[in-house]
Formats: sequence, C-alpha cells, structure tokens
Amino acid sequence: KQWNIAVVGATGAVGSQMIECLEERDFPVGKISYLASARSAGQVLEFKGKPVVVEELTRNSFEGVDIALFSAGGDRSREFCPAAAAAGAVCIDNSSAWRMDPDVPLVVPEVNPQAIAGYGKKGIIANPNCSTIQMVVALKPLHDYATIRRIVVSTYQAVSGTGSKAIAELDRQVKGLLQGKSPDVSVYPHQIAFNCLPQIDSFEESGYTKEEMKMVNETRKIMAADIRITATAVRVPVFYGHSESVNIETEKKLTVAKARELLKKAPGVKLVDDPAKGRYPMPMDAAGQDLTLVGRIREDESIENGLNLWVVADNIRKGAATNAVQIAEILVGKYLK
Ligand code: 2RA
Repeated sequence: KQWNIAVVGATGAVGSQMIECLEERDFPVGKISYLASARSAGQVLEFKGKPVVVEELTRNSFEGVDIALFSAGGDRSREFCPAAAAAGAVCIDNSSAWRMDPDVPLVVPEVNPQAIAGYGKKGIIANPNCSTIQMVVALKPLHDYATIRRIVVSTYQAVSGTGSKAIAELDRQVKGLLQGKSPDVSVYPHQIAFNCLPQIDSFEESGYTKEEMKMVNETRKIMAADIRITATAVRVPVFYGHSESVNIETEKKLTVAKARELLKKAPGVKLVDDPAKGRYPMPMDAAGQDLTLVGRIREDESIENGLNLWVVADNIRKGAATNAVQIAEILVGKYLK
C-alpha cells in the first residue's frame, strides 16, 4: 500500500530534510504535496527526481492526505493540524504546539513507540524537541536498568536549530569578522560567531528559557517517569549537531562498564568512547547521520550513584526529520489500514 503525504513547511531546514528522509528510507509514498506560505508557493522542488510545485497552505490542503508532516512553526501547527486531522490525515508535528497536550502522543521510536497507539484521540502525534530526543535515546537503556531519579543537562546547540536564516547569519558573521568588519546581528540577540549565547527561545518568569523547560517537561512525558531534571540550553557557533553534557543520578549503581555494555546494544545509539585514542562524540561526526553518539562516560564520584555522559546527534535529522519519518513508518506498519 502507498500513502499520500503532505509536507508542511517543505522549504524550511527541517521540511527539506523530511523530504530527503522519505526518499532515502524509501517510504511507500503515493501522492506527495509540499505546503508552505504564500511567499514560497510556486517554487518547484523535487521528490525522487520528479518536480513537485510548492502550494500555499490552506485549510483545504489536506483532502486525500494520509499523513501530514508539519514543520512550519507552532502558530501554523495550532491553526492547521485540526483541519488536517478533520480531513482524515494523521499529523506528525515537529513544532512545540501540541507536545504537552494529554491527548497527543509525544514519541521517540527508540523510547516509547507504544505511545503511537494513541494517535486517534486528536489525529496528532508530536515530535519532541531536538535536544530532548537525543537525550532520551541515550538515557532510555540506562533508565531501564538503573532507574534515573535526577538529570542535570547542559546543551551546546547548533544554529541550524533556529533554521536556515541562522545558518546564513553564522556564515556571514564569521566571514565578516575575519575581514575585520563588524558583524550584523539579526537572528539572535547578540553576535553568535566565536560566542556562546545562554538563551534559546524566550525566558520564563522562573529565569529558565522555554527550551530548557521543554527538556524538563518533554523528557518526563516521553519516559513516563517523575524524574527530577534541570537544564541549561546554550547556542554555540556550530552549524549542525547538538552536543549535551548529561549528568544522571540513579537508584541502582551503574558502573562505566555496565553503561557501555547497555549503550553498545541500545537502539539508535553509537558508543564512541575511547578518550585515550581521542575518540569521543563530536558534531562533525554526528552531522549527516541518524545515530545518537554517546561517550565520555565516567562515574560522578561527588554523589553515590552518579554518571556523566556526552551525547551528540544531528539536530535536523534524528532531532527532527528522521524521528518524524520513523514515527510515520511505525504508524503505517502497525496502525493505519
Ligand atoms: C533549537 N531546539 O535548537 C530548538 C528548536 N529546533 O533552536
């Protein structure tokens, strides 16, 4: 059977990666439609070498669509997912709009695939935030074995997480600065080239950013566990690949050797942990592939059952597009008829 797919936000960094994932994973696509803003409508993109004209997103764009992959921002998801679901499409939404809705499954296939069964409540499945996805892929095998009771995470997030304008801004700033020009700052509140910004998304009353609270709240929902979590999310001048320093406290003792053994066989994980040989996860190795790289595993002797990890993944692929297409594969393989 083939499935009719709509990609909403097809011209964006994640949308175009979703298209590439559908192609490279040979998803059984019947008809495909690319939906975007009026400004982008009319552009001719491709699917498997055939031309596809980008259409303007409207409430009537979903007739005959089986699965709508959304990555066009929260406002558009809030406005159009219900219309798509009403037309009979199942939405897999990469925005944060629906993630914490109790009637919307929030899914990482390696962690809680069974949650996809709840897709029928609203006809929407939510794709978690990129920084959440890579962390729970790495922590799931450790949690199953030793029960995590607290997580302290600091992230080092690539500019591609903000989209194509941010990628262009970093490129422009670096080149400009090397030529002695002062940088033009438009996407971020400050210069990002050769700098680190401890702000991703806006600040809440608590002093935390929305990005940091996404990691706290989404992790608890995906792992269905009341884990205590605190996060610091930082933007760094890297194009692709989010890195995370993760400290966990577990109920049961978890040695470095045991953690390595568990991670070596964990789905979606690649253990890269041989510091003596200079082998540890780096964005330049994670970019362009779908595994979550885990290394720098060491016991945290400052508490009884503590462990430190360094986790790196491609934020556009596994952090967004690939995760969404993997959800679609389970959906058509197990639930849709
Ligand atoms: C970021 N996680 O990196 C956010 C949204 N993709 O900007």
